[in-house]
Amino acid sequence: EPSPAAAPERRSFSRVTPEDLAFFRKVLPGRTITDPDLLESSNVDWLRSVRGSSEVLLRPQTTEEVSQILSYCNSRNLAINTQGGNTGLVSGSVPVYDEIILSTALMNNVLSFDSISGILTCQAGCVLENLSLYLEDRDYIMPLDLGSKGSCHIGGNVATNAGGLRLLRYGSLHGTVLGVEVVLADGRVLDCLTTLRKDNTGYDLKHLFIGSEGTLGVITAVSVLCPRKPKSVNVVFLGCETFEQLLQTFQLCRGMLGEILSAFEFLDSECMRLLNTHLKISNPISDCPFYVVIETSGSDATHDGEKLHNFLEEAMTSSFIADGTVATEDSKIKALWSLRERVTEALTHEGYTYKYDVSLPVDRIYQMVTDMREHLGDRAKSVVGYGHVGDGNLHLNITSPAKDAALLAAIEPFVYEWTAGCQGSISAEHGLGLKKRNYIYYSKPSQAVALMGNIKAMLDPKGILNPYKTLPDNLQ
Ligand code: FAD
Ligand code: 2HG
Ligand code: ZN
Repeated sequence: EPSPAAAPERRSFSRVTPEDLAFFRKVLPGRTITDPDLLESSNVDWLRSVRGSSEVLLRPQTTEEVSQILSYCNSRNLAINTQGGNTGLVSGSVPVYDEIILSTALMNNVLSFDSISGILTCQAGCVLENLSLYLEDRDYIMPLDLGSKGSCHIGGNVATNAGGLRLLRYGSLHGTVLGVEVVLADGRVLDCLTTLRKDNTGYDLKHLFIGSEGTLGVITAVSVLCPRKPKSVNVVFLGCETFEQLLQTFQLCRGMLGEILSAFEFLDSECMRLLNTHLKISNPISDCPFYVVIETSGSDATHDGEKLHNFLEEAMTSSFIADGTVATEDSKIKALWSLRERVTEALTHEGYTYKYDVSLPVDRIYQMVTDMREHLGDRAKSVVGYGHVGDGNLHLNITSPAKDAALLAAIEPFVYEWTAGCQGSISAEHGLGLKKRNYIYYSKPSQAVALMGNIKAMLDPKGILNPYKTLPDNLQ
Protein backbone atom coordinates (compact mmCIF):
# COMPACT_ATOMS: atom_id res chain seq x y z
CA GLU A 1 0.00 0.00 0.00
CA PRO A 2 1.29 3.47 -0.78
CA SER A 3 2.12 5.73 2.12
CA PRO A 4 -0.73 8.12 2.98
CA ALA A 5 1.61 11.06 2.46
CA ALA A 6 2.18 10.01 -1.15
CA ALA A 7 -1.37 9.10 -2.12
CA PRO A 8 -4.84 10.22 -1.21
CA GLU A 9 -7.75 7.86 -0.47
CA ARG A 10 -8.80 5.48 -3.21
CA ARG A 11 -11.46 7.21 -5.27
CA SER A 12 -14.79 5.53 -5.84
CA PHE A 13 -13.99 3.76 -9.10
CA SER A 14 -15.62 0.43 -9.84
CA ARG A 15 -13.72 -2.77 -9.14
CA VAL A 16 -13.04 -5.22 -11.94
CA THR A 17 -15.69 -7.98 -12.08
CA PRO A 18 -15.70 -11.34 -13.91
CA GLU A 19 -17.99 -9.73 -16.50
CA ASP A 20 -15.42 -7.01 -17.12
CA LEU A 21 -12.73 -9.65 -17.58
CA ALA A 22 -14.95 -11.50 -20.04
CA PHE A 23 -15.29 -8.28 -22.06
CA PHE A 24 -11.53 -7.64 -22.04
CA ARG A 25 -10.83 -11.24 -23.08
CA LYS A 26 -13.23 -10.89 -25.98
CA VAL A 27 -11.49 -7.72 -27.22
CA LEU A 28 -7.95 -8.88 -26.36
CA PRO A 29 -7.86 -12.67 -26.55
CA GLY A 30 -4.64 -13.97 -24.95
CA ARG A 31 -3.64 -10.39 -24.14
CA THR A 32 -5.64 -9.86 -20.98
CA ILE A 33 -3.19 -10.74 -18.21
CA THR A 34 -4.37 -11.61 -14.70
CA ASP A 35 -1.54 -13.91 -13.54
CA PRO A 36 -0.10 -12.16 -10.42
CA ASP A 37 3.47 -13.20 -11.30
CA LEU A 38 3.18 -11.58 -14.73
CA LEU A 39 1.61 -8.48 -13.20
CA GLU A 40 4.30 -8.04 -10.57
CA SER A 41 6.81 -6.09 -12.66
CA SER A 42 4.09 -3.80 -14.06
CA ASN A 43 2.88 -2.91 -10.58
CA VAL A 44 6.31 -1.69 -9.41
CA ASP A 45 8.12 1.39 -10.71
CA TRP A 46 11.70 1.44 -12.01
CA LEU A 47 12.98 2.86 -8.73
CA ARG A 48 11.07 0.17 -6.78
CA SER A 49 9.66 2.94 -4.63
CA VAL A 50 5.92 2.45 -5.22
CA ARG A 51 3.89 -0.72 -5.59
CA GLY A 52 0.35 -0.81 -6.97
CA SER A 53 -2.10 -3.67 -6.63
CA SER A 54 -3.58 -3.94 -10.11
CA GLU A 55 -5.02 -7.32 -11.02
CA VAL A 56 -5.39 -6.72 -14.76
CA LEU A 57 -2.86 -5.90 -17.44
CA LEU A 58 -4.18 -5.22 -20.95
CA ARG A 59 -1.94 -5.44 -24.00
CA PRO A 60 -3.71 -3.94 -27.03
CA GLN A 61 -2.14 -3.99 -30.50
CA THR A 62 -4.27 -1.44 -32.31
CA THR A 63 -5.82 1.98 -31.80
CA GLU A 64 -9.24 0.40 -32.32
CA GLU A 65 -8.63 -1.96 -29.40
CA VAL A 66 -7.55 0.93 -27.16
CA SER A 67 -10.70 2.77 -28.16
CA GLN A 68 -12.92 -0.19 -27.26
CA ILE A 69 -11.19 -0.58 -23.88
CA LEU A 70 -11.50 3.09 -22.96
CA SER A 71 -15.09 3.38 -24.09
CA TYR A 72 -15.94 0.38 -21.91
CA CYS A 73 -13.91 1.51 -18.88
CA ASN A 74 -15.40 4.98 -19.05
CA SER A 75 -18.95 3.63 -19.06
CA ARG A 76 -18.09 1.23 -16.20
CA ASN A 77 -16.13 3.87 -14.24
CA LEU A 78 -12.97 1.75 -14.20
CA ALA A 79 -9.65 3.57 -13.72
CA ILE A 80 -6.78 3.11 -16.19
CA ASN A 81 -3.03 3.54 -15.85
CA THR A 82 -1.30 3.72 -19.24
CA GLN A 83 2.18 2.25 -19.15
CA GLY A 84 5.00 2.42 -21.68
CA GLY A 85 8.46 1.12 -20.76
CA ASN A 86 7.88 1.81 -17.04
CA THR A 87 11.12 3.78 -16.74
CA GLY A 88 9.48 6.93 -15.37
CA LEU A 89 11.09 8.39 -12.25
CA VAL A 90 8.12 10.05 -10.52
CA SER A 91 5.92 6.96 -10.04
CA GLY A 92 3.47 8.04 -12.73
CA SER A 93 3.65 4.79 -14.66
CA VAL A 94 2.34 2.37 -12.03
CA PRO A 95 -1.07 2.12 -10.40
CA VAL A 96 -1.56 3.53 -6.94
CA TYR A 97 -4.39 1.12 -6.09
CA ASP A 98 -6.10 -1.35 -8.44
CA GLU A 99 -6.17 0.72 -11.66
CA ILE A 100 -6.14 -1.40 -14.81
CA ILE A 101 -2.73 -1.26 -16.49
CA LEU A 102 -2.90 -0.56 -20.22
CA SER A 103 0.47 -1.41 -21.72
CA THR A 104 1.62 -0.15 -25.13
CA ALA A 105 4.27 -2.90 -25.40
CA LEU A 106 2.56 -4.64 -28.35
CA MET A 107 1.89 -1.42 -30.26
CA ASN A 108 5.36 -1.40 -31.71
CA ASN A 109 5.11 -0.93 -35.46
CA VAL A 110 6.70 1.77 -37.57
CA LEU A 111 3.86 3.09 -39.73
CA SER A 112 5.83 5.14 -42.24
CA PHE A 113 9.12 6.91 -42.82
CA ASP A 114 9.69 9.61 -45.40
CA SER A 115 13.35 9.59 -46.33
CA ILE A 116 13.16 13.03 -47.93
CA SER A 117 11.59 14.97 -45.05
CA GLY A 118 12.88 12.67 -42.29
CA ILE A 119 9.42 12.33 -40.78
CA LEU A 120 8.76 9.09 -38.89
CA THR A 121 5.28 7.90 -37.95
CA CYS A 122 5.00 5.02 -35.55
CA GLN A 123 2.86 3.38 -32.88
CA ALA A 124 3.33 4.56 -29.31
CA GLY A 125 4.91 1.35 -28.00
CA CYS A 126 8.04 1.44 -30.19
CA VAL A 127 11.11 1.26 -27.96
CA LEU A 128 13.25 4.37 -28.41
CA GLU A 129 16.44 2.42 -29.13
CA ASN A 130 14.70 0.32 -31.79
CA LEU A 131 13.55 3.50 -33.50
CA SER A 132 17.11 4.83 -33.35
CA LEU A 133 18.46 1.67 -34.97
CA TYR A 134 15.72 1.73 -37.61
CA LEU A 135 16.60 5.32 -38.48
CA GLU A 136 20.35 4.88 -38.42
CA ASP A 137 19.99 2.26 -41.17
CA ARG A 138 18.33 5.01 -43.19
CA ASP A 139 20.91 7.71 -42.36
CA TYR A 140 18.72 9.50 -39.82
CA ILE A 141 18.58 9.66 -36.00
CA MET A 142 15.90 10.28 -33.37
CA PRO A 143 15.92 13.88 -32.07
CA LEU A 144 16.04 12.55 -28.49
CA ASP A 145 18.28 10.16 -26.61
CA LEU A 146 17.92 9.01 -22.99
CA GLY A 147 19.83 6.64 -20.72
CA SER A 148 16.64 4.52 -20.60
CA LYS A 149 16.48 4.15 -24.40
CA GLY A 150 16.61 0.34 -24.27
CA SER A 151 13.25 0.19 -22.44
CA CYS A 152 11.31 3.45 -22.75
CA HIS A 153 8.62 3.79 -25.43
CA ILE A 154 8.18 6.76 -27.75
CA GLY A 155 4.62 7.14 -26.43
CA GLY A 156 6.02 7.36 -22.89
CA ASN A 157 8.60 9.87 -24.07
CA VAL A 158 5.90 12.07 -25.57
CA ALA A 159 3.60 11.60 -22.55
CA THR A 160 6.41 12.82 -20.25
CA ASN A 161 7.88 15.33 -22.72
CA ALA A 162 11.22 13.67 -22.05
CA GLY A 163 14.30 15.87 -22.48
CA GLY A 164 17.51 13.89 -22.42
CA LEU A 165 20.96 14.19 -23.88
CA ARG A 166 20.25 15.82 -27.25
CA LEU A 167 17.80 18.55 -26.25
CA LEU A 168 20.54 21.19 -26.38
CA ARG A 169 20.84 20.57 -30.14
CA TYR A 170 17.43 19.45 -31.37
CA GLY A 171 15.09 21.12 -28.88
CA SER A 172 12.17 19.65 -26.94
CA LEU A 173 9.48 17.29 -28.20
CA HIS A 174 7.14 20.28 -28.40
CA GLY A 175 9.19 21.18 -31.47
CA THR A 176 10.02 17.79 -32.97
CA VAL A 177 6.71 15.97 -32.49
CA LEU A 178 4.60 16.96 -35.48
CA GLY A 179 1.50 14.91 -34.75
CA VAL A 180 -0.17 12.58 -32.29
CA GLU A 181 -3.06 10.15 -32.37
CA VAL A 182 -4.80 9.97 -29.02
CA VAL A 183 -7.65 7.90 -27.66
CA LEU A 184 -9.71 10.07 -25.33
CA ALA A 185 -11.19 8.87 -22.05
CA ASP A 186 -14.54 7.98 -23.63
CA GLY A 187 -12.96 6.03 -26.49
CA ARG A 188 -13.11 8.73 -29.17
CA VAL A 189 -10.06 8.69 -31.43
CA LEU A 190 -8.48 12.10 -31.93
CA ASP A 191 -6.51 11.97 -35.17
CA CYS A 192 -3.94 14.78 -35.09
CA LEU A 193 -1.31 12.58 -36.68
CA THR A 194 -0.23 15.12 -39.25
CA THR A 195 3.20 15.09 -40.80
CA LEU A 196 3.40 18.78 -41.59
CA ARG A 197 6.08 21.09 -40.29
CA LYS A 198 3.73 24.03 -40.50
CA ASP A 199 0.01 23.99 -39.72
CA ASN A 200 -1.70 26.99 -38.14
CA THR A 201 -5.31 25.86 -38.44
CA GLY A 202 -6.69 26.63 -35.00
CA TYR A 203 -5.33 25.55 -31.62
CA ASP A 204 -2.43 23.12 -31.78
CA LEU A 205 -4.01 20.38 -29.66
CA LYS A 206 -1.08 17.98 -29.77
CA HIS A 207 0.75 20.17 -27.26
CA LEU A 208 -1.86 19.35 -24.62
CA PHE A 209 -0.87 15.70 -24.76
CA ILE A 210 2.90 16.23 -24.86
CA GLY A 211 3.83 16.08 -21.19
CA SER A 212 0.32 15.18 -19.95
CA GLU A 213 1.60 11.99 -18.26
CA GLY A 214 -1.33 9.80 -19.28
CA THR A 215 -3.94 12.02 -17.59
CA LEU A 216 -5.67 13.42 -20.71
CA GLY A 217 -5.69 10.53 -23.17
CA VAL A 218 -3.80 7.48 -24.38
CA ILE A 219 -1.27 8.35 -27.07
CA THR A 220 -1.47 5.58 -29.66
CA ALA A 221 0.77 6.94 -32.44
CA VAL A 222 3.14 9.83 -33.06
CA SER A 223 4.94 11.49 -35.94
CA VAL A 224 8.39 12.87 -35.30
CA LEU A 225 10.71 15.09 -37.31
CA CYS A 226 14.09 13.36 -37.35
CA PRO A 227 17.50 14.91 -38.05
CA ARG A 228 20.02 13.46 -40.53
CA LYS A 229 22.62 11.20 -38.99
CA PRO A 230 25.75 13.29 -38.45
CA LYS A 231 28.75 12.07 -40.45
CA SER A 232 31.24 13.01 -37.78
CA VAL A 233 30.78 12.65 -34.02
CA ASN A 234 33.35 13.44 -31.32
CA VAL A 235 33.05 13.16 -27.58
CA VAL A 236 35.37 14.71 -25.02
CA PHE A 237 35.46 14.01 -21.32
CA LEU A 238 36.99 16.84 -19.33
CA GLY A 239 37.79 17.59 -15.70
CA CYS A 240 37.37 21.00 -14.05
CA GLU A 241 38.59 22.19 -10.66
CA THR A 242 35.62 24.48 -9.95
CA PHE A 243 32.04 24.86 -11.17
CA GLU A 244 32.95 28.39 -12.23
CA GLN A 245 35.54 26.91 -14.62
CA LEU A 246 32.95 24.45 -15.88
CA LEU A 247 30.68 27.38 -16.78
CA GLN A 248 33.56 29.18 -18.46
CA THR A 249 34.19 26.00 -20.47
CA PHE A 250 30.52 26.02 -21.48
CA GLN A 251 30.70 29.62 -22.62
CA LEU A 252 33.89 28.98 -24.55
CA CYS A 253 32.60 25.89 -26.31
CA ARG A 254 29.35 27.56 -27.29
CA GLY A 255 31.39 30.24 -28.98
CA MET A 256 34.10 28.05 -30.52
CA LEU A 257 32.13 24.91 -31.42
CA GLY A 258 29.00 26.79 -32.43
CA GLU A 259 26.67 24.78 -34.64
CA ILE A 260 28.46 21.44 -34.11
CA LEU A 261 27.95 21.38 -30.33
CA SER A 262 25.35 18.66 -29.63
CA ALA A 263 25.62 18.00 -25.87
CA PHE A 264 27.08 19.59 -22.76
CA GLU A 265 26.53 17.38 -19.70
CA PHE A 266 28.15 17.23 -16.28
CA LEU A 267 28.67 15.02 -13.23
CA ASP A 268 30.42 15.71 -9.94
CA SER A 269 33.10 13.70 -8.15
CA GLU A 270 30.48 11.97 -5.95
CA CYS A 271 28.89 10.54 -9.11
CA MET A 272 32.30 9.32 -10.22
CA ARG A 273 32.81 7.64 -6.84
CA LEU A 274 29.48 5.79 -7.24
CA LEU A 275 30.35 4.70 -10.80
CA ASN A 276 33.67 3.34 -9.51
CA THR A 277 32.23 1.65 -6.43
CA HIS A 278 29.04 0.11 -7.76
CA LEU A 279 29.58 -0.40 -11.49
CA LYS A 280 33.39 -0.79 -11.52
CA ILE A 281 33.64 1.92 -14.17
CA SER A 282 36.96 3.71 -13.84
CA ASN A 283 37.73 7.34 -14.35
CA PRO A 284 39.50 7.80 -17.73
CA ILE A 285 41.21 11.02 -16.57
CA SER A 286 42.70 12.34 -13.32
CA ASP A 287 40.41 12.96 -10.33
CA CYS A 288 38.63 16.32 -10.40
CA PRO A 289 35.68 17.84 -8.54
CA PHE A 290 33.68 18.19 -11.80
CA TYR A 291 33.50 16.32 -15.08
CA VAL A 292 32.00 17.40 -18.39
CA VAL A 293 30.88 15.40 -21.42
CA ILE A 294 30.90 17.45 -24.60
CA GLU A 295 29.66 16.00 -27.87
CA THR A 296 30.04 17.49 -31.33
CA SER A 297 28.03 16.31 -34.34
CA GLY A 298 28.68 17.61 -37.80
CA SER A 299 29.08 16.76 -41.44
CA ASP A 300 32.84 17.14 -41.97
CA ALA A 301 35.31 15.24 -39.77
CA THR A 302 38.27 17.48 -40.66
CA HIS A 303 36.37 20.69 -39.99
CA ASP A 304 34.91 19.34 -36.71
CA GLY A 305 38.27 17.96 -35.59
CA GLU A 306 39.94 21.30 -36.18
CA LYS A 307 37.30 23.21 -34.26
CA LEU A 308 37.47 20.80 -31.38
CA HIS A 309 41.27 20.97 -31.31
CA ASN A 310 41.21 24.78 -31.21
CA PHE A 311 38.61 24.77 -28.46
CA LEU A 312 40.57 22.31 -26.32
CA GLU A 313 43.78 24.28 -26.77
CA GLU A 314 42.07 27.50 -25.72
CA ALA A 315 40.38 25.83 -22.73
CA MET A 316 43.76 24.44 -21.57
CA THR A 317 45.58 27.73 -22.08
CA SER A 318 42.90 29.57 -20.12
CA SER A 319 43.16 26.91 -17.37
CA PHE A 320 39.43 26.19 -17.54
CA ILE A 321 40.08 22.46 -17.70
CA ALA A 322 42.50 20.36 -15.70
CA ASP A 323 42.54 17.16 -17.78
CA GLY A 324 40.64 15.49 -20.59
CA THR A 325 40.35 12.74 -23.19
CA VAL A 326 38.88 12.72 -26.70
CA ALA A 327 36.99 9.95 -28.52
CA THR A 328 36.24 9.76 -32.23
CA GLU A 329 35.77 6.02 -32.50
CA ASP A 330 32.40 4.44 -31.71
CA SER A 331 33.38 2.14 -28.84
CA LYS A 332 35.26 4.87 -26.96
CA ILE A 333 32.42 7.34 -27.58
CA LYS A 334 30.01 4.84 -26.01
CA ALA A 335 32.38 4.28 -23.07
CA LEU A 336 32.66 8.01 -22.34
CA TRP A 337 28.90 8.48 -22.63
CA SER A 338 28.29 5.63 -20.18
CA LEU A 339 30.08 7.66 -17.48
CA ARG A 340 27.23 10.12 -17.70
CA GLU A 341 24.34 7.82 -18.66
CA ARG A 342 24.91 5.21 -15.94
CA VAL A 343 24.91 7.50 -12.88
CA THR A 344 21.19 6.81 -12.31
CA GLU A 345 21.86 3.08 -12.33
CA ALA A 346 24.86 3.47 -9.97
CA LEU A 347 22.66 5.37 -7.53
CA THR A 348 20.21 2.44 -7.22
CA HIS A 349 22.99 0.46 -5.49
CA GLU A 350 23.25 3.03 -2.71
CA GLY A 351 19.91 2.16 -1.10
CA TYR A 352 16.95 4.52 -1.36
CA THR A 353 17.26 7.60 -3.60
CA TYR A 354 15.38 10.88 -3.27
CA LYS A 355 15.40 12.40 -6.75
CA TYR A 356 15.04 16.04 -7.77
CA ASP A 357 15.02 17.20 -11.35
CA VAL A 358 15.09 20.97 -11.35
CA SER A 359 15.48 23.79 -13.85
CA LEU A 360 17.60 26.63 -12.51
CA PRO A 361 19.53 29.58 -13.90
CA VAL A 362 22.67 27.84 -15.13
CA ASP A 363 25.01 29.78 -12.83
CA ARG A 364 23.05 28.68 -9.70
CA ILE A 365 23.00 24.96 -10.54
CA TYR A 366 25.76 23.73 -8.28
CA GLN A 367 24.97 26.11 -5.45
CA MET A 368 21.88 24.03 -4.83
CA VAL A 369 23.98 20.90 -4.37
CA THR A 370 26.41 22.53 -1.94
CA ASP A 371 23.58 24.19 0.00
CA MET A 372 21.77 20.87 0.27
CA ARG A 373 24.93 19.10 1.45
CA GLU A 374 25.44 21.71 4.13
CA HIS A 375 21.75 21.66 5.10
CA LEU A 376 21.62 17.86 5.50
CA GLY A 377 25.04 17.34 7.08
CA ASP A 378 25.54 13.67 7.89
CA ARG A 379 21.82 12.83 7.68
CA ALA A 380 22.23 11.78 4.02
CA LYS A 381 24.46 8.98 2.79
CA SER A 382 25.36 10.94 -0.33
CA VAL A 383 24.26 14.11 -2.10
CA VAL A 384 25.18 14.10 -5.78
CA GLY A 385 24.72 16.53 -8.65
CA TYR A 386 24.75 15.84 -12.38
CA GLY A 387 22.67 16.60 -15.41
CA HIS A 388 22.01 18.58 -18.51
CA VAL A 389 23.95 21.67 -17.54
CA GLY A 390 23.68 23.07 -21.06
CA ASP A 391 19.89 23.13 -20.62
CA GLY A 392 19.98 24.52 -17.05
CA ASN A 393 18.72 21.18 -15.72
CA LEU A 394 20.21 19.75 -12.52
CA HIS A 395 19.63 16.20 -11.30
CA LEU A 396 20.06 16.39 -7.54
CA ASN A 397 20.01 12.96 -5.93
CA ILE A 398 20.16 12.23 -2.21
CA THR A 399 20.61 8.70 -0.94
CA SER A 400 20.09 6.91 2.33
CA PRO A 401 20.34 3.23 3.26
CA ALA A 402 16.52 2.95 3.31
CA LYS A 403 13.41 5.12 3.12
CA ASP A 404 13.80 7.75 5.84
CA ALA A 405 10.88 10.03 6.74
CA ALA A 406 13.07 12.38 8.79
CA LEU A 407 15.50 12.81 5.93
CA LEU A 408 12.62 13.47 3.52
CA ALA A 409 11.26 16.11 5.87
CA ALA A 410 14.67 17.78 5.86
CA ILE A 411 14.83 17.78 2.06
CA GLU A 412 11.27 18.89 1.27
CA PRO A 413 10.11 21.62 1.08
CA PHE A 414 13.66 23.04 1.38
CA VAL A 415 14.50 21.93 -2.17
CA TYR A 416 11.26 23.33 -3.60
CA GLU A 417 11.60 26.64 -1.80
CA TRP A 418 15.17 26.95 -3.00
CA THR A 419 14.04 26.29 -6.58
CA ALA A 420 11.12 28.72 -6.43
CA GLY A 421 13.47 31.29 -4.87
CA CYS A 422 15.28 31.56 -8.19
CA GLN A 423 12.21 31.18 -10.42
CA GLY A 424 13.19 27.63 -11.33
CA SER A 425 11.00 24.62 -12.08
CA ILE A 426 10.56 21.71 -9.67
CA SER A 427 10.36 19.37 -12.67
CA ALA A 428 12.55 20.09 -15.64
CA GLU A 429 11.91 16.84 -17.51
CA HIS A 430 10.65 13.90 -15.41
CA GLY A 431 7.16 15.28 -14.73
CA LEU A 432 5.10 15.36 -11.54
CA GLY A 433 3.57 11.87 -11.48
CA LEU A 434 2.49 10.69 -8.06
CA LYS A 435 5.47 12.03 -6.15
CA LYS A 436 5.52 15.72 -7.01
CA ARG A 437 1.96 16.62 -7.95
CA ASN A 438 1.21 18.45 -4.72
CA TYR A 439 4.22 20.74 -5.17
CA ILE A 440 3.05 22.10 -8.54
CA TYR A 441 2.28 25.50 -6.96
CA TYR A 442 6.00 26.13 -6.44
CA SER A 443 6.30 26.41 -10.22
CA LYS A 444 2.87 27.35 -11.56
CA PRO A 445 0.45 30.11 -10.53
CA SER A 446 -2.89 28.95 -9.12
CA GLN A 447 -4.79 30.27 -12.18
CA ALA A 448 -2.72 28.02 -14.42
CA VAL A 449 -3.31 24.99 -12.17
CA ALA A 450 -7.05 25.73 -12.08
CA LEU A 451 -7.14 25.88 -15.88
CA MET A 452 -5.33 22.55 -16.03
CA GLY A 453 -8.10 21.19 -13.80
CA ASN A 454 -10.74 22.53 -16.20
CA ILE A 455 -9.02 20.87 -19.15
CA LYS A 456 -8.81 17.59 -17.24
CA ALA A 457 -12.52 17.79 -16.36
CA MET A 458 -13.43 18.47 -19.99
CA LEU A 459 -11.38 15.63 -21.48
CA ASP A 460 -11.83 13.07 -18.70
CA PRO A 461 -14.94 14.02 -16.71
CA LYS A 462 -14.91 10.83 -14.63
CA GLY A 463 -11.18 11.12 -13.91
CA ILE A 464 -10.47 7.53 -14.99
CA LEU A 465 -7.14 8.30 -16.71
CA ASN A 466 -4.12 7.94 -14.45
CA PRO A 467 -5.86 9.13 -11.26
CA TYR A 468 -3.80 10.56 -8.35
CA LYS A 469 -1.14 11.80 -10.83
CA THR A 470 0.19 15.14 -12.10
CA LEU A 471 -2.55 17.43 -10.78
CA PRO A 472 -2.67 18.24 -7.05
CA ASP A 473 -5.09 16.40 -4.77
CA ASN A 474 -7.18 19.42 -3.87
CA LEU A 475 -8.23 19.91 -7.48
CA GLN A 476 -9.87 16.60 -8.19
P1 FAD B 1 6.45 5.11 -18.49
O1 FAD B 1 7.45 5.16 -17.40
O2 FAD B 1 5.81 3.79 -18.74
O3 FAD B 1 5.31 6.19 -18.21
C1 FAD B 1 5.63 7.51 -17.86
C2 FAD B 1 4.34 8.35 -17.83
O4 FAD B 1 3.79 8.46 -19.13
C3 FAD B 1 3.24 7.74 -16.99
O5 FAD B 1 2.51 8.77 -16.39
C4 FAD B 1 2.38 7.00 -18.00
O6 FAD B 1 1.04 6.89 -17.58
C5 FAD B 1 2.49 7.89 -19.20
N1 FAD B 1 2.40 7.18 -20.49
C6 FAD B 1 3.25 6.24 -20.96
N2 FAD B 1 2.89 5.88 -22.22
C7 FAD B 1 1.79 6.61 -22.52
C8 FAD B 1 0.96 6.69 -23.67
N3 FAD B 1 1.17 5.94 -24.76
N4 FAD B 1 -0.09 7.54 -23.65
C9 FAD B 1 -0.33 8.31 -22.57
N5 FAD B 1 0.43 8.27 -21.44
C10 FAD B 1 1.48 7.43 -21.43
N6 FAD B 1 13.83 11.28 -18.63
C11 FAD B 1 14.21 12.41 -19.28
O7 FAD B 1 13.38 13.29 -19.52
N7 FAD B 1 15.52 12.61 -19.65
C12 FAD B 1 16.47 11.69 -19.41
O8 FAD B 1 17.63 11.91 -19.75
C13 FAD B 1 16.09 10.48 -18.76
N8 FAD B 1 17.01 9.52 -18.52
C14 FAD B 1 16.64 8.40 -17.83
C15 FAD B 1 17.61 7.44 -17.54
C16 FAD B 1 17.28 6.30 -16.83
C17 FAD B 1 18.34 5.26 -16.54
C18 FAD B 1 15.94 6.11 -16.39
C19 FAD B 1 15.53 4.88 -15.63
C20 FAD B 1 14.97 7.06 -16.67
C21 FAD B 1 15.30 8.22 -17.38
N9 FAD B 1 14.36 9.19 -17.69
C22 FAD B 1 14.74 10.32 -18.37
C23 FAD B 1 12.96 9.03 -17.26
C24 FAD B 1 12.10 8.17 -18.23
O9 FAD B 1 12.88 7.28 -18.95
C25 FAD B 1 11.34 9.05 -19.19
O10 FAD B 1 10.39 9.78 -18.48
C26 FAD B 1 10.64 8.30 -20.33
O11 FAD B 1 10.14 9.24 -21.25
C27 FAD B 1 9.48 7.42 -19.86
O12 FAD B 1 9.07 6.57 -20.93
P2 FAD B 1 8.35 5.18 -20.62
O13 FAD B 1 7.91 4.59 -21.93
O14 FAD B 1 9.19 4.31 -19.77
O15 FAD B 1 7.06 5.67 -19.83
C1 2HG C 1 19.43 11.56 -16.63
O1 2HG C 1 19.58 12.63 -17.20
C2 2HG C 1 18.04 11.15 -16.25
O2 2HG C 1 20.37 10.77 -16.45
C3 2HG C 1 17.91 10.55 -14.86
O3 2HG C 1 17.12 12.18 -16.46
C4 2HG C 1 18.26 11.52 -13.77
O4 2HG C 1 18.14 9.76 -12.17
C5 2HG C 1 18.11 10.97 -12.35
O5 2HG C 1 18.00 11.77 -11.43
ZN1 ZN D 1 17.96 13.87 -17.31
